[in-house]
Amino acid sequence: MKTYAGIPEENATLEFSKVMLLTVPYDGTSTWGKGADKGPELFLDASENMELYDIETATEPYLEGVYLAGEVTEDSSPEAMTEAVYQKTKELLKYENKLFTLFGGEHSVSIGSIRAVGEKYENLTVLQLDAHTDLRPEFHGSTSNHACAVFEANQKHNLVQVGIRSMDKEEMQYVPEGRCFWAHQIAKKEDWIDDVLEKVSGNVYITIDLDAFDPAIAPSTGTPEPGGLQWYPTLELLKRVFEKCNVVAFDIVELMDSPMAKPTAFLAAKLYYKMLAYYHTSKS
Ligand SMILES: [Mn+2]
Repeated sequence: MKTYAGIPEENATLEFSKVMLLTVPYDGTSTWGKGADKGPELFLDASENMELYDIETATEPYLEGVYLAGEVTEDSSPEAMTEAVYQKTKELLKYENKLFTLFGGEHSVSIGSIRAVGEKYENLTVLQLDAHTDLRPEFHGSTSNHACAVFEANQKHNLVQVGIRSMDKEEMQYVPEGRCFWAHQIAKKEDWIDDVLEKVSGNVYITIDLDAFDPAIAPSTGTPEPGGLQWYPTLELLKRVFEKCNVVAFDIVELMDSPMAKPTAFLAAKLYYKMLAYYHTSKS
């Protein structure tokens, strides 16, 4: 039996695990760099080569279990993929007291999972770390395009955006007022994490587009934008969100295959595991 990060089988069963991991190797609508369909495979491979002790929290998050909840392979259309992710997420959310996590795939995979999580939890904040606003109502004839990843979330929930540094002028009308933290402002402001935390509360879904990070540390994404988030401040933000709020789900997307994919794959693996460490620590 293949397990997450090669952890023991007894830590990887549905019954035992406090974390469920769904993978969606979808790359149907990306416009520039292709290869996000290889994201889950690269992430799982990197995870197997990672130390399972977390120094910062002095914990071994895998002891709480991680269940591989399968993958969604529907790719006949962006809408069909979104519906399939929605149905699968809904099915998994029936298991109480388990953290739902998803690894993509391009960012459109989040539309269906946010929809399902939003139906289950009231007062949902969607915290988006991303270089791009992803607020187009539709793009290339589809509302399930990666450029539309959080349009619906913004209509229904409390959307908070962090690290944004690229958008179309038309999207400005949709940017959540006072809840978009631009990368150029983050770069200059020392206490930006406090500002973000003021806007995040209650039940939280965290969606992380890896292009939120600076391409110097995460180069293998579809559209690497200069001036991105750094590693430690991002972890600090996430740690404090887990401490303050009830994080009910998170996803990580846009890991792209390329000859230089390894450092980004490892960053994604480590990021995922750090988030598990913060989650379990916040619950104990
Ligand atoms: Mn995105």
